[in-house]
Formats: sequence, C-alpha cells, structure tokens
Amino acid sequence: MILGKSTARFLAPVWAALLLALAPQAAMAQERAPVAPAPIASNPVPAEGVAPGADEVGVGASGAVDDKVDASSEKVAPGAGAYKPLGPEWIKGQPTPGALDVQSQYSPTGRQAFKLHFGLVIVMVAISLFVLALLIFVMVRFRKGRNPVPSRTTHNTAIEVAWTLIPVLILVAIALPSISLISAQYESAPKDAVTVKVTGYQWYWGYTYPDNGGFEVISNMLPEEEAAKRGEPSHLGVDNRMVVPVGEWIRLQTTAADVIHSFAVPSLWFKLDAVPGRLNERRLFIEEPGIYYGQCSELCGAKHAYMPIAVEAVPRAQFDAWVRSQGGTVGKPEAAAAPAAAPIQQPESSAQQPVGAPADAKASQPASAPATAPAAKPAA
Ligand SMILES: [Cu+2]
Repeated sequence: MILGKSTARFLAPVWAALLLALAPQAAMAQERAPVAPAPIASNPVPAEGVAPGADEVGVGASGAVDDKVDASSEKVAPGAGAYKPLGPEWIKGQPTPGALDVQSQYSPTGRQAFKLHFGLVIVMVAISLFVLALLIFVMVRFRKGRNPVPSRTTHNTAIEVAWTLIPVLILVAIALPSISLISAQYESAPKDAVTVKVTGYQWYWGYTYPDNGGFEVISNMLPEEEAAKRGEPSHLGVDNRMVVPVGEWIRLQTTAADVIHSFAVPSLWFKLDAVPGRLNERRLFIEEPGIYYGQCSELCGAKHAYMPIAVEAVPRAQFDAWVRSQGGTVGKPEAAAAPAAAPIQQPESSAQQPVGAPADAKASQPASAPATAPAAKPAA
C-alpha cells in the first residue's frame, strides 16, 4: 500500500468532485469557441498593406499623368473613370484546401475575435487534458482490485468551495473578452460611414449605395469556366462585386426580397441575416485592399449554394471612380443625408418594393425590380 487507508478515503471524493465540476466546463468552453468553418485559408497574396499599383488599377485613358503624381502620395489615385476591377492577385479572403484554422482576418473585430478564439482553444485543451488525466488516475488508483473497500466520504467543504469557485472564475475570464467582442461588433457606424444596403434575392445579391445616388448593382455567380478564365475561385467569383472603400467605416445594412438570406464573409468576421421586411445593420471596416469572398449562409432554397459574395475593397479614389462608372454620385450632397429628401432627388421607381423595405431602397435602375430575373449589368 502506497497510500494509507485514510488518505485514499480523502482523495476519492476529491477526484470525483473535480471530475464533476470540470467536465461541464470543458463542454461549455467548446460551445463558446467559434467553430472553425470548413478548411480555410492562409493568405495567398501580395505583401500586406500594399495598395493596388498604379499600373494595376490606374489604367484609365485619361489619367496617366495624374496617376503618377498621386501614386507617390497615396499609392493609387487614378483619374476619373480609371476604375478597373482588382485582379485575382488581390484575392485575400477565401478558403484554402487542406487549411485547418479560421481564415486570416482583415478587420479590427476579426482580429479581436481571432484572439478570443485562440485563447478559448487553449482553455479547452487545458481543461480537456486535466480531466483526462484525472480520469486515468482514478481508473488506475481506485480500481476494484487495488481498492476493494470503497470510501464512504460524502462531504469536504474546502473541495466543494474550490469546485464551485474555479469554474466560475474560468467562466468570468471567458465572458469578459466575449462580451467586449460582441459590443465591438454592434457599435454604430460613425455618421460619415459609407452606407451599403445588401438585398438578398433568390438567388443573387443586390448592392445599393444610398449615399451615392442610390444605384443598385446586381451580383451573380460566374459560370465555372468564366471564373477559371478570370483566375477566380469557382463558385465564389461573381460578375459584379460589392465595391467598398478600404480603411473607412462602412454601414452595412441587410434585407431580403423573398426569403431569409445571410450575408457572410469569413475573412471580415462578418455575418448578418438578411430578413424580408427588416433592415439589419452592422458596421464593417476593411484594413487592406483586396477581394474577400463569402457565401449566403442561410438555407434559402434550391440555389442557396450559388449566391456567393465578393467584396472588393479599394482605395477611396478608385471607389469614387467605380461609383461614377455605375452612374452614381460622389461626395455627400446635403439632401442625401436627409431621408425625406430622397424622393425629390430621384424619381420614384415603379419597381415593386419588398414589403417593409425602407424608402431608400428605391433604386433608380429598372434592373432592381425584385421580381425580375437577375439582370446583370455590363461589367464596369
Ligand atoms: Cu440566400
């Protein structure tokens, strides 16, 4: 006998208690941890923070001289009409075969969330290993052959306090960063944020820019051969991307015209349901220029898998050029700020509105009628 009988009697309830107390915590830690979505993404891309080269994006017929001047100051600033869609070398947010972790993050909340995720994995692993060690110890040390007369100990105040307090402390330590992440994600966008209203349709996306004249861009998945031709991933490439300015706050609103969809881009840590008759809103900040892919993440019917999302973040000058190429307006006219003024600015479209859709949903283009088939606009 290594341990005296009394020691064994004392230890038995200790181990049992620790097991009971910690096993549920391990389970909870697993629930709380953001589950890594399918195999994902390292970053197959150019060096961080490099804005699209002037030769890459600033190929407008008009702005050759301006491009060179501006390129020295803010890397890229093509002249008007110089927008050109980013090429495949700018793809940053996409799944990668064989990858294990969540995708690399390109937004402040994304990086915050990634840290929390990593911390939770450590907590989970530590608790799981501790519980496993206790289990093995108890099974060996207190097996029937070695411990024929079981202990009848029922209470131990010190142990009971410990097995209550320690899990509580662990939960508090997890809850604090978790709550701060939630609040960071749902803070309101600043007043001067660029508003993009995302509308889910069966089965494509519409992107409306109420701050820029209210035009709507219809975005459809590229056929597989066309995606391959353009060097884009199959089932993720689209004909018209959601173009937004990089390094600026974006007020992203979602709604839907038919059934519930969900606008989700893993590398931007963004997921927001698009619900008919409701307008959801979250802010978004993209730190680097690039292309970020996502997919509808709410089962929305037969072609749910065929409505990918492609967000293209470009420097302000390019964004303005893109807006102009879409027939939109750049800069913020006074009227645009006041919702009441919207109908004066642009004639009411005869397009049917999804029930409950907000007033600014009136896109000035006929292609926006939700009932019509996805009328892809000619590429910019
Ligand atoms: Cu959908």
